[in-house]
Amino acid sequence: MKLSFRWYGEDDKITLEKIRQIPNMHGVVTAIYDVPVGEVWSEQSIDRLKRVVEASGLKMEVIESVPVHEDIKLGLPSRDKYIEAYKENIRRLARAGVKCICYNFMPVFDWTRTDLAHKAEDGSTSLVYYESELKNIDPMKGYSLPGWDASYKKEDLHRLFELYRDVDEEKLFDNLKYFLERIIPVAEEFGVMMAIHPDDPPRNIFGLPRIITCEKNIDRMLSLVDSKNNGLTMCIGSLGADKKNDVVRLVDKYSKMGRIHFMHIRNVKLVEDGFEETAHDMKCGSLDIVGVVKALVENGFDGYVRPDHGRMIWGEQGKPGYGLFDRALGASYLNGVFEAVEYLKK
Ligand SMILES: [Mn+2]
Repeated sequence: MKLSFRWYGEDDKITLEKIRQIPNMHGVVTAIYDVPVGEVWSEQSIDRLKRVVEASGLKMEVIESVPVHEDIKLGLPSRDKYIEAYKENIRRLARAGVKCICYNFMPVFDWTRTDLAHKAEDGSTSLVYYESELKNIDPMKGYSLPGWDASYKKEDLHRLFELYRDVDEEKLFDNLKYFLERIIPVAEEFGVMMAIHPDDPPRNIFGLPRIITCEKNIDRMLSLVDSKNNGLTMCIGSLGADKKNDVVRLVDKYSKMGRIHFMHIRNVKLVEDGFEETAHDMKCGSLDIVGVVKALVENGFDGYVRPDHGRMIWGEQGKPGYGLFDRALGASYLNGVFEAVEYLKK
């Protein structure tokens, strides 16, 4: 496995020098953040980013994310021009040495939580999701959850919710198929692995459809275009938030098929009303982290792995889920689990 770490570019206060000192670190997972969704990234900014990353001794082989424009998810006539731009981004990133692109197909909202700084008994804080708190929230009434994309103005949100009225899960699958049929041939030609991120949490929210939620739907997604380049970011914290998803079995199945290109490994503690993000360590949450790593090692997984959201510990302030300390502990824990499982396999 190739260990990586998410880095938010040159404005990230967690520097490449710090990331580089985490043991066994292969590279960063990053993106161009100052271009509006749907536009082509300039070759200049891609090259600059690559130079900066490589100067620190790290690689830039994974992009998270190249976001998908809402018109593509909605299947509007304007989608074709956004798909053309997406294809061009794949080509440009491939020329800069990128091997894997993570993206998601969640309508309007990306990940959703009800609290970004829930205090645990040990004084650390983390992201949590409680169903009971979500059901009182109506985004149309101007309520915004912490962490939501602030770039949506209230009018845009109204327009989008109107448009999504006609898009159910079937329609969203059709629109994903249309998108994949056009971008996967480019990914094949340029040697890039496309890796869809599961929906987080894996259920419909506010009446908006979500489809990358469970085994049946992932099977369907992979069969829309049957190509190795049409693969997965297997985020076990996202899928594992639904107890019906057996993450060890899913990781085993899809890594055997060669369809996992990128692993997000983190833990969640399932509670009656939702879930709480915890330290990565298996004993801290509900997920069988060792089982997941064992499946990857047994199937000869050679893709990218990164720790995912961390808690805020030791007084660190920063982007919720993306501090240095707990993610570095997560990376170190994952190194240990991989090392032990690989050692015992010999
Ligand atoms: Mn993830």
